[in-house]
Amino acid sequence: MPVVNSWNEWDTLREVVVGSATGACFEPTEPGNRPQVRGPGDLPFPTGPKSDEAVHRADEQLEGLAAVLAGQGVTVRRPEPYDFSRSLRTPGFEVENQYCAVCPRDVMITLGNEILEATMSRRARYFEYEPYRKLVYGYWEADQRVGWTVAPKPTMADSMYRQDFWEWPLEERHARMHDSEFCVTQDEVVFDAADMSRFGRDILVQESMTTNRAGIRWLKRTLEPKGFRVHPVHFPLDYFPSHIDCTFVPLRPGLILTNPDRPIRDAERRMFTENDWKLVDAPEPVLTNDDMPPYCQSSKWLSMNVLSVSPDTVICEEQEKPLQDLMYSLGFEVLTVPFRDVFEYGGSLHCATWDIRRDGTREDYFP
Ligand code: ABU
Repeated sequence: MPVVNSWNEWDTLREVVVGSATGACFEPTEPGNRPQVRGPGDLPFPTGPKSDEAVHRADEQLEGLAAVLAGQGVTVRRPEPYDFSRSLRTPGFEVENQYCAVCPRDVMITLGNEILEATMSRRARYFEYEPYRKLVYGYWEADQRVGWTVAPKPTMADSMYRQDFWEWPLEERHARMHDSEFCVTQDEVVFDAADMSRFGRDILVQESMTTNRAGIRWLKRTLEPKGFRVHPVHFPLDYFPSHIDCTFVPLRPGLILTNPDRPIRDAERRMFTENDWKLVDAPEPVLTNDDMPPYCQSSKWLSMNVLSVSPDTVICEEQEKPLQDLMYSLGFEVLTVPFRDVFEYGGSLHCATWDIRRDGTREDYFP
């Protein structure tokens, strides 16, 4: 098997990258992101490096995940240290600091025997591929069957964003989001890797705040000649869509964990129902939106951001008992790890990993 080989989200995992909080900073305010402190009051969102304590707590939980994966016989790799506190100045923009390497899933994706680096959509994440480059070179040098594609970098200049997006009144937001108009314009190719979900020959791409239609066109034109089929998907009740893996999570052939607050567009559901796939709603998360960590910009649905170790084994967050019960009832073996201290970095177990090698090959699940 090539050293890079992963065609879907569920086949038996052999090698994975687990993110790291070391060096992490608060995400800065920029045209594509307006982070807010959760809870009462209108506290300013902090800037610069996260506290040593917050980094230590998250790193402990990431290491716990790495240990569980190693215990399952999975080879675990980690990103290189990177100084995220450095400011950036490019011809298109300036930003005071960068973000973190907690969520490799957001920027890196394995599509079969090829590694793809996403454009990313936010300035503070422009160079987020860098902590993974040494690993990528290693795989690319080790096996000539390994492909490596880097998506075109957008300017991330002011003109790439709708600056007024964040001030749109709710009514306007609802009206415009039905045309999938968010903070990023349609002029440049923009996508985060975490808006994609892999089903063998078929790849779903969510149109979102972090992936625009030009990004989806680029993915189609790049991947379809290589034998993939790229399907844009939409979840019209998600008013701030970003990353598909808290919304529509395939668990094994024929089974998808779905978000009851974010049903897929009717026409897009048919691809699954007409091929006898079962869509099962995730239970209400234990952690409510009000209980999420104050600096976390993600939703309570991080609960369903599970990582599949194989078609019959899944890793869930330790406190999400209703989800674990659902998984048992669906016939899964369930492994658990504590992970809530990672949430403020924007992801849970799927986000914080990037699978390099799984068993299996490219199957056609939707003939
Ligand atoms: N990075 C995943 C966050 C998705 C969500 O908040 O639902």
